[in-house]
Amino acid sequence: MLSSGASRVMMMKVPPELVQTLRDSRRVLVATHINPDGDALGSALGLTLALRRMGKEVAVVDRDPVPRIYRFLPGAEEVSPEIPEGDFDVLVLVDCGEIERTGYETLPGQRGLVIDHHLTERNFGDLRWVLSTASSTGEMVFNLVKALGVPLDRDVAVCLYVALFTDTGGFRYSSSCPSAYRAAAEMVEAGAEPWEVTEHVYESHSFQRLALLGKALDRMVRHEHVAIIAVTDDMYQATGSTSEDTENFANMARSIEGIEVGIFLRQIGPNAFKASMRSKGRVNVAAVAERFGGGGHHNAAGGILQGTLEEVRATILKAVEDALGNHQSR
Ligand SMILES: [Mn+2]
Repeated sequence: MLSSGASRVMMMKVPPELVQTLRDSRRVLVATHINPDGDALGSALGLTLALRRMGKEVAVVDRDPVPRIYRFLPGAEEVSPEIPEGDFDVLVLVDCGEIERTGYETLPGQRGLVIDHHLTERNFGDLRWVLSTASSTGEMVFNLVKALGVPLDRDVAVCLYVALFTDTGGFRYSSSCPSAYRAAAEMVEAGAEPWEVTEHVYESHSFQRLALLGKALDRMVRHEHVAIIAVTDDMYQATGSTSEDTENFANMARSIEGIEVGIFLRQIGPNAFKASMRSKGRVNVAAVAERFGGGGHHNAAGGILQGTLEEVRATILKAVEDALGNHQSR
């Protein structure tokens, strides 16, 4: 999350019922959202490993495979799309607050717990711990692990460090609050190696990714304060790349001087594009995304648009320029 931290109060008090419910449980299912990112996987695996140190039987599921750059995470090989047989005392959703986001229709568990920093409309769960001001779900799980009395070992520390590190954009976003650095300090003390994590996460791109980026940048479009990068099916084919190679392309569009909103359009069908928008702060791109049925945060949001690339580009540009105009006229 990249939102403004002006009113952030970081008193991260872990709900005692959450701690007690996990202590009392025997069999736990941990799940997170589709297209899992570093925070989703790091939080899910960090919690899984910590609960196992307490003697719990824990399974971790995700409908989508673990992206290549996160396969070094301790326990990553255990993340499976298959829901294990039998019942679970507790189902814990991490980094998402509703079953729909997991991609499953239903997941087993006598009690449903949520640990998340996204605000959602649907209120799944018997016990929800949702802190929209938290830097990451990883920082929340870090505090939970401490409250559970589990000593932070190297494997848990690496998982939670990846969660915190990736969700703060490598400690660049304003969500990098003092408590995030304090938590990171303890993780590094426990054995998380910053460069090892950086190398896996940010310095291990495929060759195809850069070839694809080259093609996309070649056709980048700029309209005053908006830059648009697009990837089409023929670009994937020409470079042998996949959608997994497009991570952070939207941030690159935003990274240009004078650009307020960077947009990345990724073709997902003959006449359909997934749009990712990144704002430097003046424009609330979550509100823009809502205009075409999407959503997200103030500075990072997206959704799906139907049409040719030219049509989609015109639609989203108009929506962002309206938002920029609204801002300027205020
Ligand atoms: Mn997150």
